[in-house]
Amino acid sequence: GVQTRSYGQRARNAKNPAAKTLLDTMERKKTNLAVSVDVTKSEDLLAIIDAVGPYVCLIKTHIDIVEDFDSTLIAKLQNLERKHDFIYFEDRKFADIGNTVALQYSSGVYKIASWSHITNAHVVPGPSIIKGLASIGLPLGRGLLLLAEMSTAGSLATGSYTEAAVELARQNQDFVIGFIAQRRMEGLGAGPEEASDEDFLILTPGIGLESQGDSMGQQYRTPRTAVLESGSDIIIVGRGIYGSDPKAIDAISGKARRYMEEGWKAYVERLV
Ligand code: 5FU
Repeated sequence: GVQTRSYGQRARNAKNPAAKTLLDTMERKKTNLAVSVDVTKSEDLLAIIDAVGPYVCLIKTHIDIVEDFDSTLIAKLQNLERKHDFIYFEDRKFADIGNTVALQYSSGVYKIASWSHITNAHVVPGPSIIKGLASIGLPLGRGLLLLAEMSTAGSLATGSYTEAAVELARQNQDFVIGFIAQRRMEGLGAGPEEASDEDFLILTPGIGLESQGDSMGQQYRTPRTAVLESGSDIIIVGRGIYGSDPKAIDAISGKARRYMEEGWKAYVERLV
């Protein structure tokens, strides 16, 4: 069933530092909104994050799409994190052998582990991908999400593949804090009556109030459907917030506030 414990209660039980910070932030700011800022100029990236910052618990990045990236961008992202009280999720979708993903996570141009509190991985390679990422992330207090499902039409991440992702998470609860999924999967501890102390976050992309999808397979559902009906903990919204004009900063703030209100209303309804 859907998760019926409050974010605050779950924060108190969380053992992973990134999960704990995220849940505490959600409770404190009263938001389950993550904004995915998929723009290619660092100036736009920073301006949008500054505009949506008051309304989010989490900012999701694809740092490798920024055309004018340089290492000073990271310090600027961290200034916004302090100003607005949220954390970062680099949506890297690692998918290689343990040794390679450890290098991709720690090194190269982006040094993801040094600034991103949360990242994610496909489970195609099996348990070794978690071992590789944990070797870098655990000492830094980072958290990992596993891709259990995707929002796209015709996704192959279904059925026994999704179940295998849940099993891998259960075996690595110190580092794996949850899933990218469209719903809270069957059998995940959910209510106060559950004896199990396992707790996984469900983060759901493919959220939009206006559009049904795009021309490349993306499919949208509403915050209410995701949080109330499907038991998602965090809604991830991208173009629904900045899509019509990435320069229209006031409109972007207004939309972020609206998604925050929709997401929180659905969560409050779920609690009772
Ligand atoms: F894992 C997934 C998924 O299943 N669907 C997604 O859409 C990730 N995403 C990401 O969420 C995708 O890479 C985008 O960064 C974001 C959705 O953006 P949108 O503009 O709200 O469609």
